Amino acid sequence: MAGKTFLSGIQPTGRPHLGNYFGAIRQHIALQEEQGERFYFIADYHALTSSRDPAKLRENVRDVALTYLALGLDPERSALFRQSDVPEVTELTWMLLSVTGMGLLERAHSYKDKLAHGITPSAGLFVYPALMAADILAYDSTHVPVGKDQVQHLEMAQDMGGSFNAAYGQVFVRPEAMIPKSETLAKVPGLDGEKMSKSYGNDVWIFESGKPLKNAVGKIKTDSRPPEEPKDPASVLLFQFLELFLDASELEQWKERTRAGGAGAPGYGHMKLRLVEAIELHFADARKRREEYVKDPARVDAILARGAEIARARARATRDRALAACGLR
Ligand code: AQP
Repeated sequence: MAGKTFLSGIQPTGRPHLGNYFGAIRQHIALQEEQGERFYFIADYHALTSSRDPAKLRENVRDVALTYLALGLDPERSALFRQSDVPEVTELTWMLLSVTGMGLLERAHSYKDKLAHGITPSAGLFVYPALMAADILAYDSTHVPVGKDQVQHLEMAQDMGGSFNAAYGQVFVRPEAMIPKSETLAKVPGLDGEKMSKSYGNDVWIFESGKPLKNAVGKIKTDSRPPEEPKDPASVLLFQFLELFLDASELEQWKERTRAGGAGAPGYGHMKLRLVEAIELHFADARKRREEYVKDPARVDAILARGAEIARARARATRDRALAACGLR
């Protein structure tokens, strides 16, 4: 249990988007350079709370795997696996739910946001934080790199693990969240300026390209102020996107021209063209790698199977420890 253990997951609820990339996946890949163990999973049990289409779910699971591999996940340094290949997490979920007060779950912002967006909740959606806590605690995770939207869930995992430990002795390791320092990375906006989210229809797929990419970028919300009007860059949503892709000096030039206004100021159309170009370039190599993996599904299957084997051995040990501690063995 010594050393760092990094863990994170992505739900296969649609194609991974720029928010997933900048808020999470990019950190997951970068952490391969650090000492420690890494567990990255495709949260397919979680996706069941919203999915009703088995073929689509299978396709989305594959898509998340392809995304990680295309973006540089190295199976030698990171275990990549499907959550449902580790059924021990559902046993741990039950043990954690049994020491969790209803009030804790009722306070979950993400649950309340989903209700506010008109989503009809299942009981699964309500207890989602307990499954997430089990995912984290199963691998003795010490560090959980996630976007800002997951901070509260992480705190709930700490609470649940703490309650179990308080009742039965030291079983679970306390995990800490790792959140990107920049506000834009921690909460990438969607096309409408709200948090980019698969379920809000305001997202841009990481590997979007050509005309569909132009169309997507074209939908980024702008206002009717003319280009000549001097503007505070903070009032222009497009800048939050440009910040993700342009280097600091180029970004500053665009900002300066926008602040100054007049004949030299860029219009929103011009900024959108630059953004499309920058996105195309940023993911060009990853797009090619993705195509290679698409052509070799057996290789992807083998990577997932190996990842599951490593993850399951760890989760089984934690499950056994928890069962023994609470008197079920
Ligand atoms: N907009 C975002 N900005 C920064 N980070 C984000 N993440 C998600 N959206 C943003 C981070 O991506 C990781 C995986 O998220 P997820 O797909 O498991 O669940 P989510 O956070 O609920 O993402 P979505 O797109 O909003 O999914 P749906 O719509 O299905 O609920 C997490 O680390 C998350 O923080």
